[in-house]
Amino acid sequence: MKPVLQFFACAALFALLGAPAQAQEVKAGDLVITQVWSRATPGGAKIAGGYLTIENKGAAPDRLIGGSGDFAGKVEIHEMAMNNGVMTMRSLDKGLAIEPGKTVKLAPGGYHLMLMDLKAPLKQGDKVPLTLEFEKAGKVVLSLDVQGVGAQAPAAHDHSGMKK
Ligand SMILES: [Cu+2]
Repeated sequence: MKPVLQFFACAALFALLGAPAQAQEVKAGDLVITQVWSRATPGGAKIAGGYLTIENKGAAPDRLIGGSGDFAGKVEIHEMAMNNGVMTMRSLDKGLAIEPGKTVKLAPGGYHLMLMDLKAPLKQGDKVPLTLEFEKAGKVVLSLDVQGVGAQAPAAHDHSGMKK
């Protein structure tokens, strides 16, 4: 009986790992936005990445053209890509197309929001209001779910004791 129990234990664990918390689902026109998150920033950091999933359930293309939030001086849409073996990042001045029937994922290592001139560090567990603007769907208010610093984050000094 033991191997069977082990199998069930593994299956249960796998199910847990495979199902990330999906607290938020925001609809804007034909767009469905889920998993809006960022990472906690070390005390001195002025920029952070923002990540989310956008699904276009309509028949027409839309375009993410910008964003804003009280917590950041500026929100840009960036693309990260390997260029001749070097990781480079560029700003998408014309925004990011969301084709009909497609799901676009902004995630570490690829498309992302660049949250710049942060007014205060992002802390794990924070829910930060973030407004995104789409060409057709218009402005959408989302809640940025701040996760832990994570293994892929840049090397950080601990300045968490520093407060104004
Ligand atoms: Cu960037």
